[in-house]
Amino acid sequence: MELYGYWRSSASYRARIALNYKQIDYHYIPVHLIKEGGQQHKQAYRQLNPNGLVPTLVDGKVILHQSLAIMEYLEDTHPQPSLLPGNAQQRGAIRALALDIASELQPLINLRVQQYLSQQLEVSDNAKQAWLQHWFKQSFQAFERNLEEVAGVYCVGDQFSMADVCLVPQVYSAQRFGIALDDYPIMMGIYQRLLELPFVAAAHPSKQPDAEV
Ligand SMILES: N[C@@H](CCC(=O)N[C@@H](CS)C(=O)NCC(=O)O)C(=O)O
Repeated sequence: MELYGYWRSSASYRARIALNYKQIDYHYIPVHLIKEGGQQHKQAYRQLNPNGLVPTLVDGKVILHQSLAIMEYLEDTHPQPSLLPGNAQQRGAIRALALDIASELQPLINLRVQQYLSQQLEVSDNAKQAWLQHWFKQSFQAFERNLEEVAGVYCVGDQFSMADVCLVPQVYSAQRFGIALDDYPIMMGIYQRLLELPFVAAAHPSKQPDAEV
């Protein structure tokens, strides 16, 4: 398999954690989101992923975008270990938490949104920071409340899942943007435990071949 990604893209980070968890060998192909005006906009890449976003997974003739769809595909093709463990209720909770991050929060803070705010709408850096603070706070407050109901060792009970895959990169990105995280003790406790898992640690942005740290 081939994974097109960028070292500090949270959606690419999700795909890497999922691949590592399932012990699937893959070839990583960096797509630099800033250099050359953004390699994600080049025609060759857009043929693979017309959205011009990373990640993209290629598995033979299968070309997939959207990290959650990639995870569902990996779950179908490599069922064990499962990213969706438990009964229907637990699997529902896992998908809901994953979507809270991947569909509600991350799109609001994505690079192209921030670029549009500053380049087209001429929003100041201070106002952009307020935007980030606002959406992270709204989302993480609700995430913490949801964890009160469903968390155990990990986001949903005591088994690692797709919800945990989504949490790790989002906290990493919050730290990058200087978001205060003291008000989310359950979430941050889980995050610390997740970082200790070897397959999560190996997916960290700083460990990727295109890392610029
Ligand atoms: N919902 C998509 C999000 C993909 C996405 O937003 N990727 C970001 C990096 S995390 C990206 O490629 N941004 C490039 C840009 O905004 O130009 C997924 O889960 O795969």
